[in-house]
Amino acid sequence: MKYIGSKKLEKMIIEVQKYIVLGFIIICTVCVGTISDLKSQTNIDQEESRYYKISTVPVPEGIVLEVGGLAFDDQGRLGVTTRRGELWVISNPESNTASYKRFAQGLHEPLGLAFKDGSYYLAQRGELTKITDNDGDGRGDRFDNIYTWDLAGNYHEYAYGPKFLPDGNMLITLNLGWVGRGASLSKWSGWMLEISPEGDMTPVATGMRSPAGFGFNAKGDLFYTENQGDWVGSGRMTHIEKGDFVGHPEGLKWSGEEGSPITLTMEDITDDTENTLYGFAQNETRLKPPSVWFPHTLMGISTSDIAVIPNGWGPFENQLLIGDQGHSKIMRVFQEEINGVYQGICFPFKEGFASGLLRMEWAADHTLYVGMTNRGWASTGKAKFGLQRLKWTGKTPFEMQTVNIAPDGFQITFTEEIDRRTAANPESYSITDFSYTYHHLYGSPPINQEERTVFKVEVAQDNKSVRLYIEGLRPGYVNEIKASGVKSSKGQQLLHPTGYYTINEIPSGAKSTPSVASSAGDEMDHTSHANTGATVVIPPSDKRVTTQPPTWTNGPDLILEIEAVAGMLFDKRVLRADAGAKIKLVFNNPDDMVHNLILVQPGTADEVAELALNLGLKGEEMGFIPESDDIIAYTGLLRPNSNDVIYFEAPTKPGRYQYVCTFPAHAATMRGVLIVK
Ligand SMILES: [Cu+2]
Repeated sequence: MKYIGSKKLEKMIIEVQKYIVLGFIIICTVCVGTISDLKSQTNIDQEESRYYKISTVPVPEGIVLEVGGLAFDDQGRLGVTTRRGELWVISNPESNTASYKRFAQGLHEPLGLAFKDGSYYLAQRGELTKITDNDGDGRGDRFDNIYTWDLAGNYHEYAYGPKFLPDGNMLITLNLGWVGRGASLSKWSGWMLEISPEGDMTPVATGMRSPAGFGFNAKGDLFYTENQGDWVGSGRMTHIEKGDFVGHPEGLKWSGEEGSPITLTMEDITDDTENTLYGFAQNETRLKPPSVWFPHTLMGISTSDIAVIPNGWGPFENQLLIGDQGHSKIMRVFQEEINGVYQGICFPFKEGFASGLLRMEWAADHTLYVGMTNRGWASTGKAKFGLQRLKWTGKTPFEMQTVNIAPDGFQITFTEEIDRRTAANPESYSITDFSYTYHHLYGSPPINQEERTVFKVEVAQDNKSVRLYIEGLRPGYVNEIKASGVKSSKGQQLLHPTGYYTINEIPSGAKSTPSVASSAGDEMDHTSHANTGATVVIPPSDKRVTTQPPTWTNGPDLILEIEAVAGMLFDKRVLRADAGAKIKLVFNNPDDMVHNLILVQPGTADEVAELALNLGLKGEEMGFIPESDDIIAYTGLLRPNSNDVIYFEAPTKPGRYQYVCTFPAHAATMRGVLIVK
């Protein structure tokens, strides 16, 4: 979570050599969510590779290419800035004989790069710099300071950019510092600034927390990506126009400064109601909701760069690619404008990159170059840094190509012809909507979750799209749209059957009513699964016995104590018990993440963890305890600084029984063995 996170993340410099069986580790925060199916991670990676293939740009021994910025020059050479303050220029990056030359060094953590008219431009920690090679020896010899901003010296005051505007001015973004919360410790921290080549600065927008990526869509409108954190329930992207306030109040500290286009003050933003950001914005219209939410762990965990898909790169022309650092993956976004407001849907696109993905840049030949660093923080890709390419293989995946909202539902267009029978069946779809709390706490669980009923489906004449009629769409909500049952006319399943559509606006127009399906009237009642984000206490059961059984007249034979520790681990990897022993197990969670403990039959931890992941949005309310005969005993899902006590009898059959935390992404490291003799 690199230039993103919190001090929590600092703690999670995780050693992950063990249990790489699953080849899959991520970090996540105290915020609760779920992620896509764990076992199929490798399968989906292979499946995706039939359509979009990753290759690696070799990095010579001795170069630590922790990529902060990427930019091609006018001769097809790729400039790369690194966290260690270097600017490398790579000739022939498309070949295996790519050669590296160091253009500049001694820079202060440049996390962006642009090239224009023979010069490189980059944001260092405290200034925007132009670097030029005047004598033509391949090294920068002139360094022009274009603009300087204040720094408080906090480690989290990252600066990103620049991006050029059509008029030649540049945009940069400045992170908030981190002091246990996002804090604007120096002027314009938390802002996007516009800077002219002459060094004139104009503040553009604020409300940013950790704006690691920003860029333009195909139409030229500006967006930035945000990372989950305080005031930010989950990763998201927001359309930026001058004068916007996009959510985090800290930057408002400077809204009274000369040149500020913003009138809001910090006092205008309070979170004493458990409101959503959209809900808050209904009363405070100067707050701008995001165009797309990326549900935490379901899509990614740390949103990074933005790139527009060019013509001729598969069926998604002009859509956006969004990077994710922690999941080492790329997501895809289709947006539309309803009543002049952007909104849209995100899908998984391509995973399996080598390290934490921070930057994406297109080469002239439509190869996407992907720059990576994990900065010592864990990412799904295990390498510490890397540079890779992504190419379209020429094959078209069967996917939801676009999803457009309608007054009473969605229109889904597919990349391939669909099978009319499965596509026309409402059972082939499921829609669940939810939102996030807008508050000063770090992240938010999904709240106010409800299932929506698809009461009618119409398949278009050309077999390329369907119109779903849905009762009760809610503005301000993220809609999980699953089309798992839809097959292509060739019998294929969707490569990615799930997307997340953020509704800001619902177009007006005639609504179809559910009466056409009145015989199924009962199904119109939504089952509410309100989730307030309170401690998840799942009910006792025969596998979660929370009081000492009355038959244990002499008390337990054995008391086992175990604790969660930072880095998604149990403090004890091995526990021992005699067969049939009466065990009292005390599980403490002093960690700042959420954990459970499930004891399972030997060799079944992976399967049980996978079942827990498949619970999806229902996972949290179920404590991530799936239905499985392999489960022997389990605790509740413990919030930070809580504990649980359970009573069970050790199996009578000797063996190595596994215990595992099934909170998404924890199972790979957070496990141990109960040895029964
Ligand atoms: Cu855990």
